[in-house]
Amino acid sequence: MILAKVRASALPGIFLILFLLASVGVAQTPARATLVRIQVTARKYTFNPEVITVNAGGRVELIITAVDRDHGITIPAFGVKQYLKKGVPTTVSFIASKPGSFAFHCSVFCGMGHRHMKGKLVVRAR
Ligand SMILES: [Cu+2]
Repeated sequence: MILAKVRASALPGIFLILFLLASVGVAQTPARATLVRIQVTARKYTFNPEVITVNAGGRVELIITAVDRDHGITIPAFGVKQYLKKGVPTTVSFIASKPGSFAFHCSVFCGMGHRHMKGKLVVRAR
């Protein structure tokens, strides 16, 4: 009986705590935050897809697998430079903070066609 009374009186406090936790959760999640994950493969001498299109403002995760040998990817406009070990899916992550068209290319010499191994990141304004 006493236990039941204690529990009943604790209920408003519990609800208050839950409410506060929920408020914090909402505050930490900006309404427009987006995340886009895109699978990419790298092989002599091309990235697939070669043109990657995303919306401005969101976080981009490229999960890139070098299929035939080690490669690399660099996207200078967004400070991305990553070694890609053969057969290991590797995630590079950045915020597509500005609209435009930006080059990316292989950053690890991989043969005669290395300098042609490149692509384009298109960031659409919104
Ligand atoms: Cu390469």
